[in-house]
Amino acid sequence: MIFAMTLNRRPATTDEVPTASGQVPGPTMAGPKSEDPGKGDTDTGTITKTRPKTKRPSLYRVLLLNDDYTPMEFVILVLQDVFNKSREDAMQIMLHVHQKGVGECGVYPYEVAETKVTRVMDTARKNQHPLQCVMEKQ
Ligand code: TYC
Repeated sequence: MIFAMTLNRRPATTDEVPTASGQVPGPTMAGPKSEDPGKGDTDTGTITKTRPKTKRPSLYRVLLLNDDYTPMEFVILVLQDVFNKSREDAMQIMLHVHQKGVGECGVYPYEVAETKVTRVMDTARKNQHPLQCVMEKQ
């Protein structure tokens, strides 16, 4: 499949880095090949640039919501365990959520974010705390 070039700029992959000759690797020459160049050959070809299908995944923010009952220490332990936060960072995030009502624990691709939300909700339910965790597209 051939994709039209768009203005949507993104980092080039190694496949797309021009070679020393200034050409982008990978173009194909369509049409019959000239057997003997320079002998009245009038073949025309189409240079087709192909670009690899490398879509960046959409990112999702994972958010913790405040409530009046979940112990602060429990929230800190969840942040350390599920989001790999240091004790100090976990404490800061917990206090932010406690004071503002909501706070970000991290930003991840869809399936990673989903797994983290599930882990938080499962551990909260098992411990009978009403802690809520949600994800939103960034
Ligand atoms: N507000 C809770 C308390 O005072 C602590 C808490 C913080 C709960 C963050 C949930 O996401 C939360 N015990």
